[in-house]
Amino acid sequence: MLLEQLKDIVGPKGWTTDPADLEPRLTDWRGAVHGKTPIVVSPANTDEVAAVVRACAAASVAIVPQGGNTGMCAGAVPDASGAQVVLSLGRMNAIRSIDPTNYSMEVEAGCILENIQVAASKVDRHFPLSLGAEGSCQIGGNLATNAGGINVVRYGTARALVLGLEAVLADGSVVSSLRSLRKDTAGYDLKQLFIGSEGTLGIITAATLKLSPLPGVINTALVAIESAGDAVRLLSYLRSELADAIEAFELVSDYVFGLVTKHIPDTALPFSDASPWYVLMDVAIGGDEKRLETALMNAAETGLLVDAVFAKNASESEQFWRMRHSIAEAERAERKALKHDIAVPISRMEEFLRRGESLIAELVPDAQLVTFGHVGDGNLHYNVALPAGSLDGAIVTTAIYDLVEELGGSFSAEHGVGVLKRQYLPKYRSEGEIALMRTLKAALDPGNILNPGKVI
Ligand code: FAD
Ligand code: 2HG
Ligand code: ZN
Repeated sequence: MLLEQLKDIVGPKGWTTDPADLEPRLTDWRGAVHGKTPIVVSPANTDEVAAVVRACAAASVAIVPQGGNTGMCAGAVPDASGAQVVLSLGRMNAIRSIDPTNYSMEVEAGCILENIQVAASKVDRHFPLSLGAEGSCQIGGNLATNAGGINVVRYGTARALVLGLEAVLADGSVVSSLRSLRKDTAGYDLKQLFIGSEGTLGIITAATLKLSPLPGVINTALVAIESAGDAVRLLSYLRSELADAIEAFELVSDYVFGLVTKHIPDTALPFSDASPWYVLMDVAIGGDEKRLETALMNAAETGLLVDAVFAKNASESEQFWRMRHSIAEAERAERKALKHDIAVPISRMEEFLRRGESLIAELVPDAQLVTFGHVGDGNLHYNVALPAGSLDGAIVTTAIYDLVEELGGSFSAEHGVGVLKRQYLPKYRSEGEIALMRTLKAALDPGNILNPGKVI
């Protein structure tokens, strides 16, 4: 009965029950969770999303919103019950309008991130959100997870890039705050409720995004360094020299780049000697091409770096960034690691890495650390590949999260909570915070039909 209703709402192009079509939507990108669903519906517009939600609410059937399904916490896949309806936003992929004078653009939730970047650049504007999955993740998913990526150091996370939002609530009503204002203090900032809520409070159907001026000439440098602490000190020095010009500043261990060169075709490090760590950076240097070079030479004199290679042109820069963006894929090809996307205050990152290494060495001497991340945000991917038959992964994960907590950090800095980190939320958030999260969830979704079993 419900399935027939849903089919009627979205029309023949808007649903599938074919097992071959369902299959890729039932497993998360990491292959960690596999679920079941009776149907995937793909509404063509906000009214259809609202009607689908109303029908599901009336039948007390849960809905799992799904974007590009590139999430790292399995938040977009249904559970194993076979009862949850998957709602894909993929057909809602229109760029509704661009206003270059207002530096804003209105897009539907199913727009692929890369298409948004390209559309902005065609009118000489910049949408700075950038991550390895940008060719397939959708802006709705980016907002639902408050995605980070490589340019947070300059532009902030997805949360900072939104001026307005449209969402469908659990009762099928539509809340539209698609304003394109930089200043607006009229009541609560409702859009922020939905950003980072991973589909548990509402279904994002459209957004007004904030654009920036194009950053102009970008210098890309790949720098070899001796220690991760040097990366923190180098960033601090470069910030004092170059202020806001640093667009991206990514740390990668030698082991991790080794995985990339092993698994990703046509990749190689441009250094003759290996170093324990590397930093890949983008700096918007305006007309002064020597600025970064001079700053790095000064840094080298104080021992902060061992070697540096500058991309000679855009294609070389792309090659370097391709290596960075391929890390997750290379890691997956090697073997499944425990993922920890933690954050600590940047000033404590060195201590975290030192203590983390001893901790893991003590717990699982044969474990392999897979460390890389967004130094400027204090956000590290501190992944751990365990040898077969070693400790229960949860013991290792808890030990790392406890250390993170002690250092004033977050156990979940970038990818969200989804299913995979849900058990840890009550431990690392206070009772008051959890209670308020539950109050919000109950108020917005009293029937618990929006992505139940995720986050909270
Ligand atoms: P999905 O995976 O489909 O969904 C993610 C969550 O959002 C789910 O809970 C889902 O229910 C919910 N959701 C999706 N669409 C909507 C909607 N319209 N309304 C309400 N809820 C919705 N993440 C980073 O933050 N930084 C990175 O640097 C980064 N790099 C990555 C690199 C690779 C190679 C891969 C595979 C992933 C990477 N990720 C990164 C993780 C992932 O790409 C992001 O979390 C992304 O924002 C998810 O977008 P998606 O469209 O794939 O969302
Ligand atoms: C990245 O920064 C992503 O590349 C993925 O956030 C991190 O695979 C990971 O652990
Ligand atoms: Zn990341």
